[in-house]
Amino acid sequence: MKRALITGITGQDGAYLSRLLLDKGYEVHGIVRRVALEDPEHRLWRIRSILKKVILHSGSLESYASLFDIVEKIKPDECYHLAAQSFVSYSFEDEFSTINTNINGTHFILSALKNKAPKCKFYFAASSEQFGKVRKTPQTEETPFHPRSPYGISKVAGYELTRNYREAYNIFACSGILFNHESPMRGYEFVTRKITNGAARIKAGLAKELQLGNLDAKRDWGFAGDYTEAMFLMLQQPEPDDYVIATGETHTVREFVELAFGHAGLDWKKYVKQDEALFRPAEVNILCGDYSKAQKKLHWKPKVNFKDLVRMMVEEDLKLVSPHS
Ligand code: G4F
Repeated sequence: MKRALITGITGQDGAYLSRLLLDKGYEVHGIVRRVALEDPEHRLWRIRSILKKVILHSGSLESYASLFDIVEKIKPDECYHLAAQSFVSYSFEDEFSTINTNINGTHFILSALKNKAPKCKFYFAASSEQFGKVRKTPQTEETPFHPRSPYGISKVAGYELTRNYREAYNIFACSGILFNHESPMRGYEFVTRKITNGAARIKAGLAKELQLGNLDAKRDWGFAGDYTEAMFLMLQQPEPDDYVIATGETHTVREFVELAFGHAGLDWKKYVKQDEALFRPAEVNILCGDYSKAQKKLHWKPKVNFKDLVRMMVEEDLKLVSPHS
Protein backbone atom coordinates (compact mmCIF):
# COMPACT_ATOMS: atom_id res chain seq x y z
CA MET A 1 0.00 0.00 0.00
CA LYS A 2 1.42 3.41 -0.98
CA ARG A 3 1.82 6.00 1.77
CA ALA A 4 1.05 9.66 1.14
CA LEU A 5 1.86 12.55 3.44
CA ILE A 6 -0.15 15.75 3.09
CA THR A 7 0.73 19.05 4.73
CA GLY A 8 -2.33 21.29 4.84
CA ILE A 9 -4.71 18.31 4.92
CA THR A 10 -7.35 20.39 6.74
CA GLY A 11 -7.64 22.94 3.92
CA GLN A 12 -9.86 22.83 0.82
CA ASP A 13 -7.26 21.10 -1.37
CA GLY A 14 -6.17 18.73 1.39
CA ALA A 15 -9.77 17.60 1.83
CA TYR A 16 -10.27 16.83 -1.88
CA LEU A 17 -6.83 15.27 -2.29
CA SER A 18 -7.11 12.97 0.74
CA ARG A 19 -10.45 11.62 -0.55
CA LEU A 20 -8.91 11.01 -3.96
CA LEU A 21 -5.89 9.18 -2.49
CA LEU A 22 -8.06 7.08 -0.16
CA ASP A 23 -10.17 6.07 -3.17
CA LYS A 24 -6.98 4.98 -4.91
CA GLY A 25 -6.05 2.77 -1.96
CA TYR A 26 -3.35 4.95 -0.36
CA GLU A 27 -2.59 5.11 3.34
CA VAL A 28 -3.08 8.83 3.93
CA HIS A 29 -1.16 10.74 6.60
CA GLY A 30 -1.67 14.41 7.36
CA ILE A 31 0.24 16.99 9.36
CA VAL A 32 -1.94 19.25 11.50
CA ARG A 33 -1.30 21.74 14.25
CA ARG A 34 -1.72 20.51 17.81
CA VAL A 35 -4.51 23.07 18.35
CA ALA A 36 -6.46 21.48 15.48
CA LEU A 37 -6.39 18.09 17.18
CA GLU A 38 -7.72 19.75 20.31
CA ASP A 39 -10.56 21.47 18.47
CA PRO A 40 -11.64 19.02 15.74
CA GLU A 41 -15.18 20.42 15.45
CA HIS A 42 -13.97 23.79 14.14
CA ARG A 43 -10.62 22.99 12.61
CA LEU A 44 -11.13 19.59 11.00
CA TRP A 45 -14.62 20.13 9.53
CA ARG A 46 -13.53 19.60 5.94
CA ILE A 47 -12.20 16.10 6.68
CA ARG A 48 -14.83 15.16 9.27
CA SER A 49 -16.30 12.36 7.16
CA ILE A 50 -12.89 10.70 6.59
CA LEU A 51 -11.33 11.31 10.03
CA LYS A 52 -11.31 7.60 10.85
CA LYS A 53 -9.58 6.77 7.57
CA VAL A 54 -6.65 9.22 7.70
CA ILE A 55 -3.76 9.27 10.16
CA LEU A 56 -3.04 12.67 11.62
CA HIS A 57 0.27 13.80 13.13
CA SER A 58 0.77 16.93 15.12
CA GLY A 59 3.52 19.14 13.70
CA SER A 60 4.27 22.65 12.55
CA LEU A 61 5.76 24.17 9.42
CA GLU A 62 7.79 26.36 11.76
CA SER A 63 9.54 23.41 13.38
CA TYR A 64 12.12 21.49 11.38
CA ALA A 65 12.39 18.93 14.17
CA SER A 66 8.66 18.10 14.06
CA LEU A 67 8.67 17.66 10.26
CA PHE A 68 11.86 15.60 10.37
CA ASP A 69 10.37 13.24 12.98
CA ILE A 70 7.16 12.75 11.01
CA VAL A 71 8.99 12.07 7.73
CA GLU A 72 11.36 9.66 9.49
CA LYS A 73 8.44 7.79 11.05
CA ILE A 74 6.20 7.56 7.97
CA LYS A 75 8.78 7.30 5.17
CA PRO A 76 6.15 8.40 2.62
CA ASP A 77 6.13 7.41 -1.05
CA GLU A 78 4.50 10.72 -2.01
CA CYS A 79 4.40 14.05 -0.20
CA TYR A 80 1.96 16.81 -1.12
CA HIS A 81 3.06 20.08 0.42
CA LEU A 82 -0.08 22.22 0.47
CA ALA A 83 0.23 24.00 3.82
CA ALA A 84 0.91 27.74 3.73
CA GLN A 85 -0.40 31.10 4.85
CA SER A 86 -2.39 31.35 1.61
CA PHE A 87 -4.47 34.52 2.00
CA VAL A 88 -2.83 37.20 -0.15
CA SER A 89 -4.40 40.18 1.68
CA TYR A 90 -3.17 38.94 5.03
CA SER A 91 0.35 38.59 3.67
CA PHE A 92 0.49 42.41 3.42
CA GLU A 93 -0.60 42.73 7.06
CA ASP A 94 1.93 40.21 8.34
CA GLU A 95 4.60 39.91 5.70
CA PHE A 96 7.25 38.54 8.05
CA SER A 97 5.26 35.57 9.29
CA THR A 98 3.95 34.75 5.78
CA ILE A 99 7.44 34.80 4.32
CA ASN A 100 8.99 32.90 7.24
CA THR A 101 6.36 30.19 7.43
CA ASN A 102 5.91 29.67 3.71
CA ILE A 103 9.57 29.65 2.70
CA ASN A 104 10.99 27.85 5.74
CA GLY A 105 8.13 25.35 5.80
CA THR A 106 8.88 24.31 2.20
CA HIS A 107 12.62 24.25 2.86
CA PHE A 108 12.21 22.18 6.04
CA ILE A 109 10.02 19.55 4.43
CA LEU A 110 12.31 19.25 1.38
CA SER A 111 15.34 18.88 3.61
CA ALA A 112 13.63 16.29 5.82
CA LEU A 113 12.71 14.26 2.71
CA LYS A 114 16.24 14.52 1.32
CA ASN A 115 17.63 13.15 4.60
CA LYS A 116 15.03 10.55 5.54
CA ALA A 117 13.00 9.63 2.44
CA PRO A 118 15.00 10.62 -0.67
CA LYS A 119 12.89 8.39 -2.95
CA CYS A 120 9.67 10.14 -1.92
CA LYS A 121 7.97 12.08 -4.73
CA PHE A 122 7.27 15.69 -3.77
CA TYR A 123 4.52 18.06 -4.88
CA PHE A 124 4.79 21.79 -4.17
CA ALA A 125 1.69 23.98 -4.30
CA ALA A 126 3.05 26.81 -6.42
CA SER A 127 0.69 29.60 -7.43
CA SER A 128 -0.36 31.85 -10.29
CA GLU A 129 0.29 34.72 -7.83
CA GLN A 130 3.94 34.20 -8.82
CA PHE A 131 3.13 35.82 -12.21
CA GLY A 132 1.81 38.94 -10.43
CA LYS A 133 2.25 41.88 -12.79
CA VAL A 134 1.95 39.60 -15.77
CA ARG A 135 4.40 39.91 -18.64
CA LYS A 136 2.22 37.93 -21.02
CA THR A 137 -1.34 36.54 -21.26
CA PRO A 138 -2.12 33.68 -21.08
CA GLN A 139 0.59 32.63 -18.65
CA THR A 140 2.57 29.44 -19.29
CA GLU A 141 5.36 27.58 -17.47
CA GLU A 142 7.78 29.88 -19.36
CA THR A 143 6.24 33.21 -18.34
CA PRO A 144 8.61 35.21 -16.09
CA PHE A 145 7.54 35.84 -12.50
CA HIS A 146 6.84 39.29 -11.08
CA PRO A 147 5.13 38.69 -7.72
CA ARG A 148 3.11 41.53 -6.22
CA SER A 149 2.69 40.41 -2.59
CA PRO A 150 4.72 38.84 0.22
CA TYR A 151 2.65 35.70 -0.45
CA GLY A 152 3.65 35.71 -4.14
CA ILE A 153 7.30 36.23 -3.19
CA SER A 154 7.16 33.30 -0.76
CA LYS A 155 5.70 31.06 -3.48
CA VAL A 156 8.42 32.04 -5.98
CA ALA A 157 11.00 31.04 -3.34
CA GLY A 158 9.22 27.71 -2.68
CA TYR A 159 9.09 27.03 -6.42
CA GLU A 160 12.82 27.74 -6.77
CA LEU A 161 13.65 25.56 -3.76
CA THR A 162 11.63 22.73 -5.28
CA ARG A 163 13.46 23.07 -8.60
CA ASN A 164 16.81 23.23 -6.85
CA TYR A 165 16.15 20.05 -4.85
CA ARG A 166 15.21 18.35 -8.12
CA GLU A 167 18.37 19.52 -9.89
CA ALA A 168 20.87 19.32 -7.03
CA TYR A 169 19.73 16.24 -5.12
CA ASN A 170 17.79 14.32 -7.74
CA ILE A 171 14.57 14.47 -5.71
CA PHE A 172 11.40 13.74 -7.73
CA ALA A 173 10.04 17.23 -7.04
CA CYS A 174 7.24 18.92 -9.03
CA SER A 175 5.52 22.27 -8.78
CA GLY A 176 1.90 22.72 -9.78
CA ILE A 177 1.43 26.38 -10.69
CA LEU A 178 -2.23 26.39 -9.80
CA PHE A 179 -4.52 29.24 -10.76
CA ASN A 180 -7.38 30.14 -8.42
CA HIS A 181 -9.42 27.07 -7.54
CA GLU A 182 -12.63 27.14 -5.58
CA SER A 183 -15.39 24.92 -4.23
CA PRO A 184 -18.08 24.83 -1.54
CA MET A 185 -15.20 24.05 0.88
CA ARG A 186 -13.37 27.30 0.09
CA GLY A 187 -12.47 29.46 3.10
CA TYR A 188 -14.77 32.43 3.75
CA GLU A 189 -11.97 35.01 3.41
CA PHE A 190 -11.48 34.37 -0.32
CA VAL A 191 -13.56 36.47 -2.68
CA THR A 192 -15.58 33.66 -4.30
CA ARG A 193 -16.84 32.21 -1.03
CA LYS A 194 -17.34 35.67 0.43
CA ILE A 195 -19.62 36.41 -2.53
CA THR A 196 -21.59 33.13 -2.55
CA ASN A 197 -21.99 33.14 1.21
CA GLY A 198 -22.91 36.85 1.14
CA ALA A 199 -25.55 36.31 -1.56
CA ALA A 200 -27.02 33.34 0.35
CA ARG A 201 -27.15 35.30 3.62
CA ILE A 202 -28.83 38.28 1.93
CA LYS A 203 -31.34 35.95 0.28
CA ALA A 204 -32.12 34.39 3.68
CA GLY A 205 -32.54 37.82 5.29
CA LEU A 206 -29.45 37.35 7.48
CA ALA A 207 -27.49 40.24 5.93
CA LYS A 208 -28.36 43.46 4.16
CA GLU A 209 -25.28 44.13 2.03
CA LEU A 210 -21.87 42.82 0.99
CA GLN A 211 -18.67 44.89 1.11
CA LEU A 212 -16.06 44.05 -1.51
CA GLY A 213 -12.81 45.55 -2.79
CA ASN A 214 -11.60 45.62 -6.40
CA LEU A 215 -14.33 44.34 -8.73
CA ASP A 216 -12.22 44.79 -11.86
CA ALA A 217 -9.55 42.20 -11.03
CA LYS A 218 -9.63 39.24 -13.42
CA ARG A 219 -9.03 35.68 -12.34
CA ASP A 220 -8.92 32.26 -13.96
CA TRP A 221 -11.20 30.31 -11.61
CA GLY A 222 -11.44 26.51 -11.68
CA PHE A 223 -12.84 23.76 -9.46
CA ALA A 224 -10.56 22.51 -6.65
CA GLY A 225 -11.64 18.88 -7.15
CA ASP A 226 -10.33 18.99 -10.74
CA TYR A 227 -7.06 20.62 -9.64
CA THR A 228 -6.23 18.05 -6.96
CA GLU A 229 -6.45 15.34 -9.66
CA ALA A 230 -3.72 17.21 -11.53
CA MET A 231 -1.53 17.18 -8.39
CA PHE A 232 -1.83 13.41 -8.22
CA LEU A 233 -1.11 12.97 -11.94
CA MET A 234 2.11 15.03 -11.70
CA LEU A 235 3.57 12.51 -9.26
CA GLN A 236 2.65 9.54 -11.48
CA GLN A 237 4.78 10.70 -14.44
CA PRO A 238 8.11 9.12 -15.39
CA GLU A 239 9.96 12.43 -14.83
CA PRO A 240 9.38 15.30 -12.40
CA ASP A 241 8.33 18.62 -13.96
CA ASP A 242 6.36 21.83 -13.37
CA TYR A 243 2.88 22.42 -14.76
CA VAL A 244 0.37 25.27 -15.10
CA ILE A 245 -3.09 24.14 -13.99
CA ALA A 246 -5.86 26.51 -15.09
CA THR A 247 -9.02 26.74 -17.20
CA GLY A 248 -7.77 29.17 -19.85
CA GLU A 249 -10.74 31.51 -19.17
CA THR A 250 -10.63 34.74 -17.23
CA HIS A 251 -13.49 36.63 -15.55
CA THR A 252 -13.75 39.77 -13.45
CA VAL A 253 -14.80 39.70 -9.81
CA ARG A 254 -17.83 41.72 -11.00
CA GLU A 255 -18.86 38.90 -13.37
CA PHE A 256 -18.61 36.40 -10.50
CA VAL A 257 -20.79 38.67 -8.34
CA GLU A 258 -23.38 39.15 -11.08
CA LEU A 259 -23.67 35.42 -11.74
CA ALA A 260 -23.71 34.41 -8.06
CA PHE A 261 -26.36 36.97 -7.08
CA GLY A 262 -28.32 36.04 -10.23
CA HIS A 263 -28.41 32.38 -9.14
CA ALA A 264 -29.76 33.50 -5.79
CA GLY A 265 -32.44 35.55 -7.58
CA LEU A 266 -30.95 38.90 -6.46
CA ASP A 267 -29.92 42.08 -8.29
CA TRP A 268 -26.32 42.51 -7.09
CA LYS A 269 -26.31 46.28 -7.68
CA LYS A 270 -28.74 46.73 -4.78
CA TYR A 271 -26.53 44.94 -2.26
CA VAL A 272 -22.84 45.10 -3.18
CA LYS A 273 -20.83 48.08 -1.88
CA GLN A 274 -17.22 48.80 -2.69
CA ASP A 275 -14.92 49.53 0.20
CA GLU A 276 -11.54 51.15 -0.54
CA ALA A 277 -10.12 49.53 2.60
CA LEU A 278 -10.43 46.13 0.91
CA PHE A 279 -8.21 47.11 -2.03
CA ARG A 280 -4.66 45.69 -1.90
CA PRO A 281 -1.50 47.82 -1.83
CA ALA A 282 -0.43 46.09 -5.07
CA GLU A 283 -3.00 44.16 -7.12
CA VAL A 284 -2.62 41.33 -9.60
CA ASN A 285 -4.90 42.69 -12.32
CA ILE A 286 -5.28 39.71 -14.60
CA LEU A 287 -4.56 36.00 -14.46
CA CYS A 288 -5.32 33.56 -17.26
CA GLY A 289 -3.48 30.25 -17.54
CA ASP A 290 -2.50 28.14 -20.53
CA TYR A 291 -2.76 24.50 -19.41
CA SER A 292 -1.70 22.94 -22.71
CA LYS A 293 1.42 21.29 -21.23
CA ALA A 294 -0.71 19.57 -18.56
CA GLN A 295 -3.21 18.53 -21.22
CA LYS A 296 -0.48 17.04 -23.40
CA LYS A 297 1.62 15.34 -20.74
CA LEU A 298 -0.85 14.58 -17.93
CA HIS A 299 -3.92 14.20 -20.18
CA TRP A 300 -5.58 16.60 -17.77
CA LYS A 301 -8.22 19.18 -18.48
CA PRO A 302 -10.72 21.00 -16.27
CA LYS A 303 -14.19 19.42 -16.07
CA VAL A 304 -16.19 22.08 -14.23
CA ASN A 305 -16.68 25.38 -16.07
CA PHE A 306 -17.05 28.86 -14.59
CA LYS A 307 -20.86 28.98 -14.63
CA ASP A 308 -21.23 25.54 -13.06
CA LEU A 309 -18.64 26.38 -10.41
CA VAL A 310 -20.52 29.54 -9.39
CA ARG A 311 -23.83 27.67 -9.37
CA MET A 312 -22.40 24.81 -7.27
CA MET A 313 -21.05 27.23 -4.67
CA VAL A 314 -24.22 29.34 -4.47
CA GLU A 315 -26.45 26.28 -4.17
CA GLU A 316 -24.36 24.84 -1.33
CA ASP A 317 -24.36 28.17 0.51
CA LEU A 318 -28.12 28.59 0.06
CA LYS A 319 -28.56 25.13 1.65
CA LEU A 320 -26.21 26.01 4.51
CA VAL A 321 -28.13 29.14 5.50
CA SER A 322 -31.57 27.62 5.05
CA PRO A 323 -33.39 27.05 8.37
CA HIS A 324 -33.92 23.36 7.52
CA SER A 325 -30.24 22.59 6.84
O1 G4F B 1 -10.07 35.33 -3.63
P1 G4F B 1 -8.85 36.11 -3.47
O2 G4F B 1 -8.50 36.55 -2.10
O3 G4F B 1 -7.71 35.24 -4.16
P2 G4F B 1 -6.24 35.61 -4.72
O4 G4F B 1 -5.67 36.78 -4.07
O5 G4F B 1 -6.35 35.64 -6.22
O6 G4F B 1 -5.40 34.34 -4.28
C1 G4F B 1 -5.91 33.01 -4.32
O7 G4F B 1 -5.52 32.39 -5.52
C2 G4F B 1 -4.10 32.20 -5.65
C3 G4F B 1 -3.85 31.52 -6.99
O8 G4F B 1 -3.66 32.53 -7.95
C4 G4F B 1 -3.58 31.37 -4.50
F1 G4F B 1 -2.24 31.19 -4.61
C5 G4F B 1 -3.90 32.09 -3.19
O9 G4F B 1 -3.46 31.30 -2.09
C6 G4F B 1 -5.40 32.27 -3.10
O10 G4F B 1 -6.00 30.99 -3.05
O11 G4F B 1 -8.92 37.43 -4.38
C7 G4F B 1 -9.24 37.37 -5.76
C8 G4F B 1 -9.43 38.79 -6.29
C9 G4F B 1 -8.30 39.76 -5.92
O12 G4F B 1 -7.98 40.51 -7.07
C10 G4F B 1 -8.90 40.67 -4.87
O13 G4F B 1 -8.37 42.00 -4.84
O14 G4F B 1 -10.60 39.34 -5.70
C11 G4F B 1 -10.34 40.68 -5.32
N1 G4F B 1 -11.28 41.07 -4.25
C12 G4F B 1 -12.21 42.05 -4.35
N2 G4F B 1 -12.87 42.17 -3.19
C13 G4F B 1 -11.37 40.53 -3.02
C14 G4F B 1 -12.36 41.23 -2.35
N3 G4F B 1 -10.69 39.50 -2.43
C15 G4F B 1 -11.03 39.17 -1.17
N4 G4F B 1 -10.39 38.12 -0.59
N5 G4F B 1 -12.01 39.84 -0.47
C16 G4F B 1 -12.70 40.88 -1.01
O15 G4F B 1 -13.57 41.47 -0.38
